[in-house]
Amino acid sequence: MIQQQTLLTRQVVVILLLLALISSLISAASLANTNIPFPKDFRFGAATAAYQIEGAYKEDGRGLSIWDTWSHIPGKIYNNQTGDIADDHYHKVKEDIALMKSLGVKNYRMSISWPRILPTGLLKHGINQKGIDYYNMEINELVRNGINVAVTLYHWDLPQYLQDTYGGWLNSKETVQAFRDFSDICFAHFGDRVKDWITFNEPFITSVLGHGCNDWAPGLGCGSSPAGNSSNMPYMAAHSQLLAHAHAVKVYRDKYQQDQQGRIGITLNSNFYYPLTNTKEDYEACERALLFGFGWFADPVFFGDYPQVMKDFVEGNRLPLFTEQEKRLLKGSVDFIGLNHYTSNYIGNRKSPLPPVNQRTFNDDQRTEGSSYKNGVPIGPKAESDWLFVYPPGIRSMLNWIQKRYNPQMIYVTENGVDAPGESSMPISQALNDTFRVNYLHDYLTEVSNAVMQDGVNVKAYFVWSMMDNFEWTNGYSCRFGVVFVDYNSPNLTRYVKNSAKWYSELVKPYN
Ligand code: PNW
Repeated sequence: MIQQQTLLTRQVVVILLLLALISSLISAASLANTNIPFPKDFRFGAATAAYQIEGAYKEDGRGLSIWDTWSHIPGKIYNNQTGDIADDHYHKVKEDIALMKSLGVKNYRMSISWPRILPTGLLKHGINQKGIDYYNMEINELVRNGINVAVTLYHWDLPQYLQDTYGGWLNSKETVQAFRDFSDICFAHFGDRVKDWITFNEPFITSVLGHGCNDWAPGLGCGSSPAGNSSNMPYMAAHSQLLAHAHAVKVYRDKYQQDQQGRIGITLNSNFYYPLTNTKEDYEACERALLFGFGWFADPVFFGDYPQVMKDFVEGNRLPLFTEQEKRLLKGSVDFIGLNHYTSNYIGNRKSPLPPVNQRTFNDDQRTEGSSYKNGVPIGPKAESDWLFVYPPGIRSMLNWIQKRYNPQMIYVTENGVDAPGESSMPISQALNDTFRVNYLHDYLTEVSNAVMQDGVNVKAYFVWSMMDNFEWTNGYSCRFGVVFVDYNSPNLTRYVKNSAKWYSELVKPYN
């Protein structure tokens, strides 16, 4: 009897050991191979943005931004969440950098919160020294740990005062001047250590979502106001951001670049588009969508003016004009072009009739219709976010499209990544086993590699979005894009390394 029992226990132990072995083999196998070819000097990094991670929204003299205001309006953000605390990176900056170092991340793209440096956005109201001190400390800590710093100057957190006083990006004079002053201050204080400057992150999103009545800060474009509506506001907001970009670049080039030896560019977002049907009209619609999205900003900074198709299709004087001087200022105003790319979708030529000119939105003007589905089949597996479907070849096509149209010297992929389905509602141990993200990164990076090694596209750097889970704008904390998990239920917001971070760490090793 006793013997029988020991035998049984032994059998159970053997079975348990076998199960453990099998499961560890499976999870090792799920870490896809990291052997993807890139040039030796290729730069790999990770990206974040100030409002999404810092928290400390009222501390040390920080002014409010349009995202503080927006996130505090009930009903605007998932579960009324805000960036008040976010990842509390403001207080955990040193441990976060130590974690980054331990993962072998050698390049970090961060953004500077404008209202931390200039609480009202205006130089004449004074510089907040504590803001300067904070970013000096952070940048020093990064450099001390051997991490190169790329800084985004505008990742959507416009000082609220500029919105209230001048209408923010609807105003192409005061807000542009204010951004130019802010950039100047950043170059002067941090430019000795920051080697890559990104003026704007995704001005498309600010313009179309923020000023086209799309429930995005500052929430303009709804109904009609003296300043306009969703028919003209997105174009005005884009115009101001382009001018602000050009002025900031001029300041950098005139006053700092020679000494500081850095580079300056802009980050634009674009999906890639595939025709809904195999017709000439649908192919043309795809090209038009690329020009209305990416070309809206890239044509001015490379060529000095908006794409011809926008001038033709945006009727009724709603597309602002650049003066000859502004065109000269814009043309060639980037050392590199940043691309944020996540997904692809189908586009067809618009079939429904257009509304009257003064009621047309940005989407109407394009005369396209899009979908992530074709004949009911999605273009690829759906992520957590409703707009994100996995389609890796899209990034290779997008990079080739950019190289062909603009022939840039340097392209940086400034964001690419995914929110794995269900990660916020599963036990942490399960969320850390993020095979969905590992596969996404493996497959997208393979396509970036193909673009570089086979097609000769000048991609020089890649930043995964994101270093860690964070405030995902209107989705709050429900969507997790991090390669590091942040436990929002624990009082000190504990960080846990996901498998994707381990995988990425392996991948970047040969380039460090
Ligand atoms: C980018 N869309 O935003 C931003 O630069 C990041 O701050 C953000 O966290 C990340 O992508 C993930 O969303 C986007 O609706 C926001 O297509 C929305 C869209 C695309 C990009």
